[in-house]
Amino acid sequence: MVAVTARACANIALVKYWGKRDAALNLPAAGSLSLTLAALATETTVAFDPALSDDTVELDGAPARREDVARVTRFLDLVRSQAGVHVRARVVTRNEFPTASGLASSASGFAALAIAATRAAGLHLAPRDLSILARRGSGSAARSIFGGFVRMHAGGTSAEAFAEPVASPLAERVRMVIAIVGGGTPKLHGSRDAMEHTAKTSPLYRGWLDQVPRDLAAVEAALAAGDLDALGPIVEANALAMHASAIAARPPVLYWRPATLAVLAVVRGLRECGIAAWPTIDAGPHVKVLTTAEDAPTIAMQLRNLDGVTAVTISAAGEPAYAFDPARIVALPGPS
Ligand code: 2P0
Repeated sequence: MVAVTARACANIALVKYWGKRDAALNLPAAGSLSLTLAALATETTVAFDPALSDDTVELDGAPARREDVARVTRFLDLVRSQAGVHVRARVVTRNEFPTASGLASSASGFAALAIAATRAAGLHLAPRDLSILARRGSGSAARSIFGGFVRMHAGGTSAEAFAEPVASPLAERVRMVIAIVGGGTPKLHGSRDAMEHTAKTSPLYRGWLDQVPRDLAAVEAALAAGDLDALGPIVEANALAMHASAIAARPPVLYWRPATLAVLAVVRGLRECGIAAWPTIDAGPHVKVLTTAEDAPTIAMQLRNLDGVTAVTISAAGEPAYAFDPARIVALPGPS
């Protein structure tokens, strides 16, 4: 049986996805817009094998948890039904992340899985169809099929809820400084349940949904103009608005730790000193700081010294996801 390996990068949303309008098809309640991150990659190999009685999943060198295997099987069932394949698969996946957890591994994970599984099953899907398929695994994975800046459409139907790249003169210049807070321990609230709970119980959720289209339009305009000073404040405000809606849920969903707030304060101080720096926060305590290639080392140096910040990584924009043959990669001869 043919084994196919694919590589995908995680992404950070500049305008967040927070809430669904259809859980079964995993349709988002609103659009979103992200930056794919070169520093956070996942490689996944898939082989369909008639000798297997169940799908097997190895994650970072160890058997995956039962619930993760079940989620992969549900996803592979979609691929099997599209391809007319009836055999089980062996899935081996590895995250090249700076720390163990708390970063967006479901985005890169399901993007890499969508490509490796479809190719291994004999399907050659166009990027848009891969994005629609990856969305079924995880909403943010639809965006990780593409590189650079990426917009996700809420769409009317499932076939319209896909991501696509957004060209911008900022793609080369921007960096994300990723500050890991709390050593990458597992997050308190899974984002899937937390967004559903927020949508159901937060009095601020309606306001969040009303704001997203305005933020998307402003971010698209800033990207088209290559205007980082216009982009940054919207990115910060959008992340804080998402968290405000979650914090107002009953009971509350609060991802922040003391070090999260310490990073926000340092970033604000740096900005007052003329450094380009705007923070964003996903469903966890970590902070990612939007900046430029020139200012990223200064920000990283400041954040490394903070209590509770356990690792800092600088990432450039990442490439689109792709499949490759690991056997064909040959080491170049080193200096003799
Ligand atoms: C985002 N997040 O736009 C937002 C911001 C977290 C905070 O997408 O249920 O793991 O698998 O579709 O993609 C995390 O949500 O959710 C996420 P599912 P996903 O990046």
